[in-house]
Amino acid sequence: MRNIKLSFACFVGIILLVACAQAEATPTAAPEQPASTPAPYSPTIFEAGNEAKASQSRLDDPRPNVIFIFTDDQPYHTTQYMPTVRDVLMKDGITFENGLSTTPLCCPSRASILSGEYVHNHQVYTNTWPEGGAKKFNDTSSYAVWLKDAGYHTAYLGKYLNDYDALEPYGYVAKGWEEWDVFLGKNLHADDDVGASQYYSDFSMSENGSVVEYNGEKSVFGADLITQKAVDYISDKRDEPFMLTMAYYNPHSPYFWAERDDPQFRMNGALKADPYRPPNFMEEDVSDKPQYLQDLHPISVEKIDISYKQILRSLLSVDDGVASVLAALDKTGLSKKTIIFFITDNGLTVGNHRLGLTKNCPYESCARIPFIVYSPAMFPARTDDHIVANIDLAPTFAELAGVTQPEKVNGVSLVPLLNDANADWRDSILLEHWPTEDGIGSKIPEFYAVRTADWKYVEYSTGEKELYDLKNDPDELENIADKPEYTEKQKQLKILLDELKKE
Ligand SMILES: [Ca+2]
Ligand SMILES: [Ca+2]
Repeated sequence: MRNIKLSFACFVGIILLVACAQAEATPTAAPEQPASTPAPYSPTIFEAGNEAKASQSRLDDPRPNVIFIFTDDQPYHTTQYMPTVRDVLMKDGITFENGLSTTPLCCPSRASILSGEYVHNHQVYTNTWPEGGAKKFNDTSSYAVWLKDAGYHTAYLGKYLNDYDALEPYGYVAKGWEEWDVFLGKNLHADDDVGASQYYSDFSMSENGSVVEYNGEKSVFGADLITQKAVDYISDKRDEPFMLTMAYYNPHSPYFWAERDDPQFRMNGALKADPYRPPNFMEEDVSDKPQYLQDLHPISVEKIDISYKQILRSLLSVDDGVASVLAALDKTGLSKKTIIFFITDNGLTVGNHRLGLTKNCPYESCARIPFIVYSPAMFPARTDDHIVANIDLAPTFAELAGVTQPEKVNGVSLVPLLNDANADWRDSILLEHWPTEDGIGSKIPEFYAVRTADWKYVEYSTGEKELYDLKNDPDELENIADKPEYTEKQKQLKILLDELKKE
């Protein structure tokens, strides 16, 4: 049954995907015919072959399972267009409104997620060698290693670090992972934003070190393969504590989606979205902004709007994954035994500040990320405005598994905060960026920034500075650095920034 479902759901070849993307990219296409009533959206559930329940001895074991689901380049606000994430995870979980990616770029952020360290400490500065990429990451200290040593079964599914293909031997299994199903590119240029379809369709995967091709007859939609493997894993490992990481490539460019979601966010789709128009969309006056931004030639609003709908459509496969995981936990009787974390590796601008579809920037649209912890049986639902970050995940997983984390970790376990909204907590965090090899990220000078609840202060290697009063200017429209009335505030923030850089 599941194979039929999978092949139906995954009947998406590269040609069709390209056709989908191109069809929408043609603004002069004939108008769609109005339908009478669009069918309501309902998630596609992937099921495990085995529906057995977890044993009583597993249920009596106090150690919780951890399922960590993350997307790639997801704009903060787009969780509202993911029905299961919005109506289940956010409604009944803890939704952090100030979740941040300390370096808003794929590989550096992923290395921080795995290690719990700031980028200036793990030194995976960019996506490619020699400044970054998978080869730069020291995989001997990660939450996988710690949790495996503590008796957890560990699984990584999906996209690992950028430039993973460069690791030797080809299909290398990173330390600490006992189940390893990770996308391999295919002669993919290492640039993060090359519009290759590899991880969406016609890709290879390292399955515990063996290279398996998913093309031709075996073609599947990448996200659905992660989901199917995840529900099978939950069923297989129902009798032991596990740490399951599901790293979706969606909705990263080139923003592909599963065929079944083709009608969504179109005129006759059940799901609808207005064009995204925050106050800082194509910011009119950028004379307050650093020179690189003033010099930028923005992409067209039309292109942004098309990509935006493709991003929303792409996220639906992840939403199906979340719904399928919830169903699998229910069937195995593990719902109350499991904590689900949902985040993305970095945010993405959608026309904010004239930055088209861009990461790397110090602004909220790049740094702020969806950050949800779901386990209603353990942690009652609430929204929370404490400053939390990607670096906090590894120490959190460690504490949940009863492991003492290494001292060099910069992040802090969220467990006290999950248990008590009034727990002592940090009031500032460091954001940092190094220029990438190409793309807009290469034009953004190295910067360090401090983010508090109400302020953001940025120092660039060019000597340029930015200061935002986030309470009164949450859209970061007016840079007030070096204005006399903020001299004292700026001085305090600089001291804080210099301290954070030494951590
Ligand atoms: Ca990313
Ligand atoms: Ca402005």
